[in-house]
Amino acid sequence: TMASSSVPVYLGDEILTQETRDLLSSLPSEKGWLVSQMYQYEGSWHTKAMLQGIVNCQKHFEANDSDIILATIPKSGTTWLKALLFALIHRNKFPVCGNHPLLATNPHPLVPYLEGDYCVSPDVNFFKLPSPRLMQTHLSHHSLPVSIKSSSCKIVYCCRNPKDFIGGPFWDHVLEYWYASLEYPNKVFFVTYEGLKKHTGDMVKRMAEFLGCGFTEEEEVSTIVKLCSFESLSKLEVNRQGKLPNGIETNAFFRKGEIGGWRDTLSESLADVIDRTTEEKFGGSGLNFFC
Ligand code: PAP
Repeated sequence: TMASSSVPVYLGDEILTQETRDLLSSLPSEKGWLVSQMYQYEGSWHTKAMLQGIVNCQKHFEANDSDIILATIPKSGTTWLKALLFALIHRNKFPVCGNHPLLATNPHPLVPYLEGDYCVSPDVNFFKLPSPRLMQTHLSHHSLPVSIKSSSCKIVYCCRNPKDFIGGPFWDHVLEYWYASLEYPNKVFFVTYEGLKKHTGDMVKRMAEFLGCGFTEEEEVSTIVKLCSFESLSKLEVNRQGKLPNGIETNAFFRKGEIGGWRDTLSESLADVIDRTTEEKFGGSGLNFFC
C-alpha cells in the first residue's frame, strides 16, 4: 500500500499491467532525473507508475455532474487552491470559525490526486468525499478522462509564471486550458497564482460564483482567505512536521509563497529566454500577464 512505501508511489516501480508494459514499450523514452526513465505519453513526460495511474484514470474515472476538478501544473499553486476550494465549497458543513479540517490536515489528503491515486489501483473510489466531490489532476486538457469533459462537472485551472516553478510542458498545458476557458466559461475557470496573490478575495468570490456557491452580501470572504493563506497554513503543526501517506514531507509544499522568487535562482539570461518563449507561445492568445 501507499502507507508502507518510503518513496511516493508515482516515483516507484509498482506492478504494471501487461497492457501498460506494452504501451510503455511503444512510447518515446528518455533518461530521467527523479527516476531512471521517463516516458512521453500524449505529449507529456511521466514515470512508469504515473503512466499506469493515468491509463487507469482515463479508463475508469467517472465524473459526476456536481464534481469539481482542480487542474494545475505541479508547483503552480495546487496546495493553495486545494485549501481555498475545499474551504469554499464546504463552508456550510465546515464553518471557518469552527474546528476546521484544514487546521488538522494538510490540504493534499483532503483533495485526492486523481491519476496519483489510480497509480495504486484501478479500483479507486471517491465515495467517501463530502459532496460536491473535489479532486485534483495535473493532466493536460486533452488527456482528461472523457467523463470530465462530457459531464457538467466544473474545472478550475491554475497556472503560474513559469520562471517560478520551471517544469514542463508548460506552455501547451496552459494554452489548452486557457482556450477551453474562453470557449466554455461555465465549464473552465482560469486563474493564475499571481492573480490570486494580488486579488485573493475577489478571485475567491469569482470562483464561488463560477461553482454555483456565490457569497451573499453579508458573508465574509476574508475568513477563508485568511485560513488558507501561506502565513496561516505554513505555521500549522500539521504542515511543519510529518509526512503524507505517500512519503512526502508536509512542509515541502510551503516554501516562500511569493511572486518573483525566481530572482534568487534564475540568471538574467535564462529568465529572458523564458520570457521571450512565453511571449512567442502566448502571442495572440490574449494571455500576456506573466512578463
Ligand atoms: P505541488 O505541485 O507539489 O502540490 P504547489 O502547491 O502547486 O506544489 O506549489 C507550491 C508553491 O505554492 C510553493 O511556492 P514557492 O516555491 O514559490 O514558495 C509554495 O510556497 C506555494 N504555496 C503553498 N501554499 C500556499 C498558500 N497557502 N498560499 C500561497 N502560496 C502557497
